[in-house]
This record gives sequence, structure tokens and C-alpha cells, in this order.
Amino acid sequence: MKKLDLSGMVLAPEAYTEILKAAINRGRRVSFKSVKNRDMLFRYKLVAKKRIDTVTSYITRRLKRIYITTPFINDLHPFYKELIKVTICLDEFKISLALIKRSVEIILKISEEQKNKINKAQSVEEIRRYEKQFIARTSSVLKKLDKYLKSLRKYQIALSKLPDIDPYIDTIVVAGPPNVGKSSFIRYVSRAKPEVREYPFTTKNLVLGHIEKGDKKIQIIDTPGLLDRPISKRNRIELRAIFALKYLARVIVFILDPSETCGYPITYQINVLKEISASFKEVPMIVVLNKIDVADEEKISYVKNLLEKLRLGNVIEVNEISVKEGINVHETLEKAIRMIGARLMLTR
Ligand SMILES: Nc1nc2c(ncn2[C@@H]2O[C@H](COP(=O)(O)OP(=O)(O)OP(=O)(O)O)[C@@H](O)[C@H]2O)c(=O)[nH]1
Ligand SMILES: [Mg+2]
Repeated sequence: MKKLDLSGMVLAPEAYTEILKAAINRGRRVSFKSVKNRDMLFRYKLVAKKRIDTVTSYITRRLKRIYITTPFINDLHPFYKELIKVTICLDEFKISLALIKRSVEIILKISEEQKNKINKAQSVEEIRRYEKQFIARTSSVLKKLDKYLKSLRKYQIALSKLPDIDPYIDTIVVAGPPNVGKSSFIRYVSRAKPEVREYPFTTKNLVLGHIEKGDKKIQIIDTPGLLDRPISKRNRIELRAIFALKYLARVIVFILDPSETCGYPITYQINVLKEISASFKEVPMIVVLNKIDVADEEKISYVKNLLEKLRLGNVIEVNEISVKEGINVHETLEKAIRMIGARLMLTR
């Protein structure tokens, strides 16, 4: 299973005319002088065929490079497969690629057919007619392909915007209800700079940060906020968080906001925690009570009591922090890193 490597991906053109015009220009550059033969009719034939070959090879090379360099989604690590399925329309993506491939075959066939007609031509006019026919037929194939080139380009751009996550290195996933301070946490502990705002649903994509611990590299991932609902009811944005938890997390840092300034009551936030804990039982978790700078002592105790009663099997620690004031943030990260080292989870 591969990680997503888009380094060599050639984007489909914005419009088919881009390829067609460049190809025709190259064809025009084939001069009569470049072909020598005493028989004039034969010489015209050779020139016309050389032009057709030039145009054909330019177009087919351009089209081939697009589909050869675009990743084959089925080969990818399941994390990327699932993430891509909620990011692009996979059927349309595959159809576009298949049609580009098919168009290459059709254009090669048209080229052979028109060259055969030229071979049998009796006059210069006839040769010219078959050459024009070649351009007209090829243009029509490309014109039909235009819609698919555009759609592929849109999806290629969407793929290139996906975070460059390596599913094979140790990863801490930061999750929790909306607006509790997940992105603030990532900003504090890594160089990643996810957007932080005072309203919920700020983070819509996975954001990757890196942590270096000696010679060890660890990924830390910021995720979109999760609401209290089962996985089957989650929207595309929440599913991104779920896939990170499912396929990447060696440790989960689950953030709660006992101050409730996030806009969600404690009981609601705890329900989200319960659901995630039950769904990913085998992954060790640190529950973080953030915003202790503004949370009442009573509320903090209330959450801690609730957590104690719940006895969630994978919750190893409960930490009180304030990202705003820098209280206990690095210590929490250190604990998360140690949990990876301890390999508490079953290997997947
Ligand atoms: N008082 C206080 N505010 C905080 C603290 N941490 C984060 N905030 C604020 O809480 C709000 C939400 O922070 P974010 O980091 O964007 O929260 P998030 O969980 O990433 O939110 P979503 O991406 O929308 O799910 C922002 O206004 C932060 O400034 C904290 O320790 N104390
Ligand atoms: Mg966020």
C-alpha cells in the first residue's frame, strides 16, 4: 500500500484547445523541404503523413502523461482511499481517466486510417482532403473529451490539496467537539498553523504538524470538530476526523472544554467522547480539559467525576491545561509521546 505521492502528477489542461493548438502548430512546422523524393505526389504523401505523425505523437504523449502520472487510488493506503472518497467523486475521476486512455487509442486509429487513405490517394487535392479530415476527426475526439479533462483537472487539484500525511509514521491525532481548542493545541506544540477562531467548525480539513523527538519523527494531526452522533450519520468533514482516528492514531488527544465557552454543554461533549472511545477502543487516549484559565473549579471537578464514573477503558490520563496561558501543554504532549513509545495499543 502506497502513500500518496503527487510529485510527478501532470495536470490535465484547462481546455482541450490547449493541446490541439500546440499539436497543430508542431504539425505546421513540418516543411516540404524536410522530405526528399523525385516523385512529387509521393513527396506530398510523405509530408502529409509526417505531419499527421507529428500531431498524433504530440497529442497522445500529452494525454498519456496525464493518466500515467495520476495516482491509482486502489493502490493507496486505506486512509487515503477513504479520505479521497469523501473529497472527490471517485467514479467521475475514474471515468475521466479511462476516457483519456480510450481517446489515445482512438486518435492512433484515426491517424492510421487517414495515413492509409493518403497512401492510396491519386492527387494532391485528395492528400490535402485526408489530412484535413484527420485534423477534423481528432479535434472532435478531443472536443468530446474536454468535459472529462476539466473534471479530472478539478479532482487532481483537490488531491494536491490533501495534507501530506505519511500513514507509516507514528501519529498523534487531536480530536474533540468543535471549538474546544484543538487547533490552538496543535499551533502551540508544532510549527503547523491551523486557523483558530472563536466560532465552531473553523477546521474543515486535516492539518498536519510535525514533532521531532531526538531522531524520531512524529506526526500530529488537527481534525475538524465532532458532534454527538454515530459514525453512520457523520458528514464528509467529520469523516475526515474519523479516518484519521481509524487509520493513523497511535494515541488520541481528546480535548474537552469544561468552561463550555465552546458552545456545547459538558454532557454533550462527554457524549462525543464516549462515542469516540467506544469506536476506537484499542487506541490509548489522553483526555484534556482545556481552557482552565476561564473554567470554574466546580465544572472542572464535575467533568473529572463524570470521567471517573464512566471508566472508559482506553483513557489513560486526564490532564487539565490552558493553551492560552501555556499551562501544562508541553507536559501533555510529552505524555502522549511516551504512550506511543509504550506501545499500549494493539498493532494494526
Ligand atoms: N480562554 C481560553 N480560550 C482558548 C483556549 N484555547 C483555545 N481557546 C479559544 O477557543 C476558541 C476555539 O479555538 P480553536 O483552537 O479554533 O478550537 P478548535 O477546537 O480547533 O475549533 P474547530 O476547528 O472549530 O473545531 C478560540 O477563540 C481560541 O482562542 C484556552 O486555553 N483558554
Ligand atoms: Mg480547529
